Amino acid sequence: MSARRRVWVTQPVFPDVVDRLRDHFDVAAAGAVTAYTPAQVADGLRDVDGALVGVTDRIDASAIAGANRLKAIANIGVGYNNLDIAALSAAGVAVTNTPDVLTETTADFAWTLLLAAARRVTEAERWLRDGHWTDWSFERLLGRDLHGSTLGILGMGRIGRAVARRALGFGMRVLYHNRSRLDAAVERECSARWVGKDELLAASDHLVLVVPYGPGTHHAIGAPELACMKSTAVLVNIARGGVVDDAALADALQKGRLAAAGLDVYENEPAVHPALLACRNVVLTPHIASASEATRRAMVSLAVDNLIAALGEGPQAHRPPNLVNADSLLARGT
Ligand code: 8YV
Repeated sequence: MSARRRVWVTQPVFPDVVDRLRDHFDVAAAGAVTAYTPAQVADGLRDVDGALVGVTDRIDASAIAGANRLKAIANIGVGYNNLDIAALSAAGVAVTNTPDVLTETTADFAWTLLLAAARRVTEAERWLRDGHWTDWSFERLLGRDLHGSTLGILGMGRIGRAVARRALGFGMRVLYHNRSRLDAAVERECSARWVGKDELLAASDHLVLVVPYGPGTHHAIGAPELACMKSTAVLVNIARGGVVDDAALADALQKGRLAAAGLDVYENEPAVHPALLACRNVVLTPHIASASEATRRAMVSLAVDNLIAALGEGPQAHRPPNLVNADSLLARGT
């Protein structure tokens, strides 16, 4: 009888969902949230057939150099810039992600940040809690309207489109920029109009970033782009750290060249740029855009399905629903 295959679950995530892996594999599951060193990742991957990983776990060529059994990595996240896809493909390691299940929750959160930043919610709460509310002033804590304004969206994938659909209720005009223009029918459904990036920056009263991170989107919003935006504008980043130049953003916020920002992701998270921490006109959250109970469970469940299938088990054996790198199967000769 052949030995059972082994999988590593790098972070503690919904044990009752992860338990489904035990029907097929021996599971080594982390007992505590861990920020792994590269050497620890390499160790963890050395003797396993698959791994269920989070977006904070970085896996590159050196991490898999000794991982001779490794066949599949299931990422719990739609973004997978934590993984070196080229290296994993070349090694015949299938990679999967978790799209769709987080789209609506993440779009909800873009609006949470947008509303909070535009209407200065966290700043107002801090002021109240600090005991400053001893009198009443008509001009205190004035914010920016969303209704009737222009919403810009950079990146019009599934989440961008879900953000756009919500703008209808606020009576907003929606502009978007994306590498490729959407079909006319989809544009109509989202009531969104494609514009060039320069026009997007100049015309948006509120700009939401939803582009994946990669070499092409590194510092997509830096000092030059911020200089093109309205000084009354609000910027929201729910995409990835590195899409925004955090130092340049903090500078613009401090100097009043941008009204406010709402950020869920940062260049060096979990560290946040000290200049951002010092800005009163920015709402900061710790990468929680997909963090509703139902969605986080659904993400783990989908990642578990993906891993089971990628390792050739279950009803979708060898057909993982969310395979990112089909070329890995060629490298493996499957
Ligand atoms: C994270 C995300 O997965 O899906 C993504 O790409 O960034 C998030 O949903 C989640 O926040 C866990 O870190």
